[in-house]
Amino acid sequence: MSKLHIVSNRLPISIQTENDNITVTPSVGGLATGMRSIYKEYGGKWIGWPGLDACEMSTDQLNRVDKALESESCESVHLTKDEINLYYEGFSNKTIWPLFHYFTQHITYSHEFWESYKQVNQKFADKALEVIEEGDTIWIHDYQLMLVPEMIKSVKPNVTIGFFLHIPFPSYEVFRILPWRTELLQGILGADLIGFHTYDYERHFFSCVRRLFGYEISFNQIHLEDRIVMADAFPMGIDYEKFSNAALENVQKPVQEKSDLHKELEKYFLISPDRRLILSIDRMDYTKGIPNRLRAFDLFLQKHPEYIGKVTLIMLTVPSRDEVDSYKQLKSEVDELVGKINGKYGTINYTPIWYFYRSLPFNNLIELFSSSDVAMITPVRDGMNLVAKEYVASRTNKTGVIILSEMAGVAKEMGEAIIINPNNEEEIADSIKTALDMPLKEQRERMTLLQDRTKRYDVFKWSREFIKGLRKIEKIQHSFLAKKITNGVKKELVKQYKEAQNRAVFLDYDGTLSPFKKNPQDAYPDEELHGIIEKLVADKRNTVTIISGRDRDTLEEWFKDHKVNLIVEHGVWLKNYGQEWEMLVSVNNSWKPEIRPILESFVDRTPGSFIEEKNYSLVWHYRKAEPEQGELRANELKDELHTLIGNLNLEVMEGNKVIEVKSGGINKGASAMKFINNKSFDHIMAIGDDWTDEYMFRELGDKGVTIKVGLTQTSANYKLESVAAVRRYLKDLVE
Ligand code: GDG
Repeated sequence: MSKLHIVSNRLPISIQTENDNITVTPSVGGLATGMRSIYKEYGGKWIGWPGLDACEMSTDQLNRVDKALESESCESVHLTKDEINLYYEGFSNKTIWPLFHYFTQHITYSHEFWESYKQVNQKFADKALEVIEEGDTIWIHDYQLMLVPEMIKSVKPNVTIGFFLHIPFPSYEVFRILPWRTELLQGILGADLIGFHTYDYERHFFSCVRRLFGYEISFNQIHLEDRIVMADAFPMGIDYEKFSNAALENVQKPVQEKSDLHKELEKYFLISPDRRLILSIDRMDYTKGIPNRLRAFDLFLQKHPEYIGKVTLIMLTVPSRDEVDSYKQLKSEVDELVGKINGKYGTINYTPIWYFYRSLPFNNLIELFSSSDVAMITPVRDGMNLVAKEYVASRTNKTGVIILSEMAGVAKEMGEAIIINPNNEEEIADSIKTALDMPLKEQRERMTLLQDRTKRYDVFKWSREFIKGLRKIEKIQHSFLAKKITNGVKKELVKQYKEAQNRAVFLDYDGTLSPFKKNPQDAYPDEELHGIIEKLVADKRNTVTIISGRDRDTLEEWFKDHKVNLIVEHGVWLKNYGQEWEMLVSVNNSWKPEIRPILESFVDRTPGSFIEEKNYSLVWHYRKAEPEQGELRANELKDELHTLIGNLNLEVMEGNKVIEVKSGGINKGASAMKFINNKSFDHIMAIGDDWTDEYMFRELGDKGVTIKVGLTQTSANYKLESVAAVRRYLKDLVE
């Protein structure tokens, strides 16, 4: 059975080294729990950094660490202090983290960081390549390892690769700031399935892929030259049962077994039973909106003095990246704000904010969740935010209210929370009042819905859904590749070709023989193409016809030195080699004055687009337009045209970044059939890339070797992935 492996920056374990003893303890974090059940079930390995500085350990110690990790099916990538500084603390946390969370003012642009990021990603990829076998599946996690998918795919194309990003994916306007934006995107696109927490991150990703690479995207599938990649939203869940069971146990625990923290909390409620607790838990990070939250709490007490002495904010803030300047500044700001508020409203018996700057054990976390009336989660940006889900799971009596930032991914799933804009302190202050005043009945109604949803889509379901996604993309890729010309198929086709004595060869031009250019006039044949055509026509057994939507003059000029026939304007005109142009279908142009103004209005409203006038058609080109606007306008234009064309006997054709309006009844298929009619070809071959060529493929059916360029659906019998592959194929025929 093929295996499933996990790759993440950190291994889900902690290592204690005491004298010569090395002990490995499995971690209990959300990702660790969700993934452990998966990779062990599939007999795979977890590849990552064990959290040690490799320079401080002897080779013998490192070997013993590796040995100890075997029991957890882990494979370590050992990193030196320098690598941690530059790749992890540097590029990951000082460049990508602020950029992807829209904190552009905190970004460090360092070439040294980038070089290290590449080198360490390669180290992870190399380790993975040692472990994985052909046909295995690998799931790579998060922003520290964005280059790894491509590094693996380029060496082992038959490994199915998943990539999940745990933080937001920013909009193109922010992503484009990064000097290494194309390399990062290219790296992620090495995966077959790319997962995000929300649809918004997914669409930002698509927008970046469109703008930076121009790849075609249909629904949630990206069409690379030789592969289909799928992206989707998989909102991460938590181990619901773990939290709800722990909370239940906590309620039922006898007094003597309760923790000191719990006893303190009970004392607090004993002194004044009407006291209310608000809880916040997060890492000390500028993305988490801690100062905003504090200022809003201050404003709340100022606006509602009746709550002074009655409401306490418990703020658990876990130290994080505390060597970094921006984090140091944040810590000072938070310390100062807490001091100010406590000084302003505090009394001997009342401290408005209980501030913990440390991490607490799991059971304390549960006690805090269980005892707090309100959870205040106000990040300015947050990929998901699992604390919100953990609070929900811990509310055994189904009460409690969540104040939740709309900027956290989790807000998409928690319509029952009080949703706030974290930059609107007035609104947050008011929401505290609303939360504290919310009737119990309403709290229960909301909490029941939140619990049902959080329980249903837990971390196990999340990982299973992702794996389902991987299987789905494998199937899709398989079906797209079904008609692909493999080496074996090629051999057979070359044999058929060689055996034939009288061949008709139909070749579309743009996207088939020559790649698309921003300006159509720049796509003239290069030397390689001239060479291929020369060899094709040199064989007396070949009748070669270029069959294209282009105009007469251009193709006549470009192919004047070759003994080829030309069928142009989608089949209106034919020029047998050495003869004059003849019309294959009779058409008129009386419709043009009616349609041209419509296209002109689209040119005016779509910068970069333009009109090409052919003898019997008008074409609106939008390749140079801003991609999303281009797509949008193309749909609008099609709509508008469809209401008109019926009466005028016109056809609207959608090509690659073009909309073409032409007289009805013209198509490449009919013209190709006319051309071969009454001639005795014993081998017919047709190659083309877009749906105008599908007419030709359908007409020829099984009578010819029909080849579609690209991997999308087709009625052709075969597929080649790109212009380069077409050229290779033609060379194989003639050489
Ligand atoms: C990234 C993304 C995304 C916190 N304090 C203590 C403690 N915690 C636990 C919480 C929770 C976890 O840490 C924090 O998870 P978050 O999701 O809130 O945030 P990040 O660490 O920033 O994680 C985030 C996540 O990845 C998953 O994809 O949701 O958006 O930024 O589980 O309970 N645990 C213990 N003591 C503490 O003091 N034991």
